[in-house]
Amino acid sequence: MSYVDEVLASVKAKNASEPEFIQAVTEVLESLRAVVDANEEKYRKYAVLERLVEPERIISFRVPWVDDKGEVHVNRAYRVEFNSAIGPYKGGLRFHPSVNQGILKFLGFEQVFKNSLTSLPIGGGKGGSDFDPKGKSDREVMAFCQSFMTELYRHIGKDTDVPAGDIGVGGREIGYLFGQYKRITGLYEGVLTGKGLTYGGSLARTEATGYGLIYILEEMLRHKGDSVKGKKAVISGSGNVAIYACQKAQELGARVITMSDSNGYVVDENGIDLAVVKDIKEVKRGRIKEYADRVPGASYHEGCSGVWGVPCDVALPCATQNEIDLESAKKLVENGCTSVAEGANMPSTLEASNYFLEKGLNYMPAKAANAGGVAVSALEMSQNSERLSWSFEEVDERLKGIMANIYRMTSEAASKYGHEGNFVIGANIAGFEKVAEAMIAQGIC
Ligand code: NDP
Ligand code: 2IT
Repeated sequence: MSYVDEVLASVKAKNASEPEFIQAVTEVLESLRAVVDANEEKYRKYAVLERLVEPERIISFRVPWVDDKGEVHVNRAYRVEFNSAIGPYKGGLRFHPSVNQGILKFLGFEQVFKNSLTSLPIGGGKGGSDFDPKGKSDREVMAFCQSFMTELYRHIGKDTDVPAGDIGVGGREIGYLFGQYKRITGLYEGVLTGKGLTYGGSLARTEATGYGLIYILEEMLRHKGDSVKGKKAVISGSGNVAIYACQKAQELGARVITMSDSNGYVVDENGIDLAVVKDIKEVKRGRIKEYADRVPGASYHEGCSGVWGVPCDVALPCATQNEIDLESAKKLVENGCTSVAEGANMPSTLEASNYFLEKGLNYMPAKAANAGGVAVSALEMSQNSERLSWSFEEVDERLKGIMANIYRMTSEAASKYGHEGNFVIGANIAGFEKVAEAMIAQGIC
């Protein structure tokens, strides 16, 4: 049996209750076949793949908190410290009822390769809880965040593990988490990223994931003699990533016609009015349905998968994992979609992703496409270390440079191993090679 097949079989046997983790590992290991076969002796000798698929450490803890009625609740929380070969663990925190260990392991695993692609010194980690911030008061969210940090603080630090936001964790949550970390440890340090601008946050971090997604999309299209300008785009989600992807796509001349949440989606053929979306989501914490009540000509439709049936040139999934299945992928292609860039982590099932490749779409997978967020997080860490803050323009320029470099590395790795234009293979190989070399250099650990 080949080395890849051996490790894959063992991962499937040992993690049978974690389908998302198995999915992420399958995609990565399948795309590493060429590079692993070419270096099999070396990688086997140092058990690189066995070590790569096993988190260095998983911390699991309970989070008790009191709601506004005085009732006590207990949530389950984790921090998965996946791989520290190239830097301190780095990756977001997700607060969502669907969170479990398998989901955080898939996210932490993906993060290892994504962070490597940024070329910045950050290892991979992810954490979160099955807490649902929806419908909670600010005080309840604060109580939860303080309790969460009362355990997490002992495991993290500016040079060991630096969490940030993800689904359900934005500026408000990061503020409460930072305040509690500082209060317990007495340290004013860059232990979290995505902080507010008044206490050590970086300009352009809020925008970074969405902007980065459009920068790399533009780069991919430019190499085909095309551009974002004039494209009709479908976006899913209406959170942080979706909003700033929409903003940059519109700035570059695209017409974005949809946004969604976990209840349904809106279609506005005149182009999404982002000021209305920002007011609904960022100010009022409302639902995307309200957009159709406020904007003449816009319509609302129940259910989230219908958004992929709206004809478009470009699809930008920016909500959650496995939101595009094979059926949705077929619908997109049937309706003329020629480019897909993934803002969410693993938004396409393995079947959908293979279908995009088979049909020759311009397809940029998540770990390359959404790396702009964590890249600017690493720039926030640099600014915190030197106790300076850079201008919006400086951070944005660096982000552009990083995304162009990710495109180049991904595209070159794909071509080097005979899969020109297959950015899934390219991103996995380019991300893997650096981590593997660092793991070998540091001995068995
Ligand atoms: P937000 O919490 O700001 O927004 C999430 C959006 O996705 C909401 O519109 C939400 O709708 C929708 N959503 C969440 N879960 C589901 C679900 N199960 N089904 C349908 N829709 C859902 O999160 P972000 O924008 O930060 O994150 C979106 C994606 O981008 C995630 O996959 C995340 O991992 C990824 N990502 C985020 C980065 C960042 O910097 N924030 C960086 C890189 C990737 P609802 O309100 O109904 O839940
Ligand atoms: O998935 C991701 O890359 C994030 N949620 C951002 C992580 C970070 O540390 O900024």
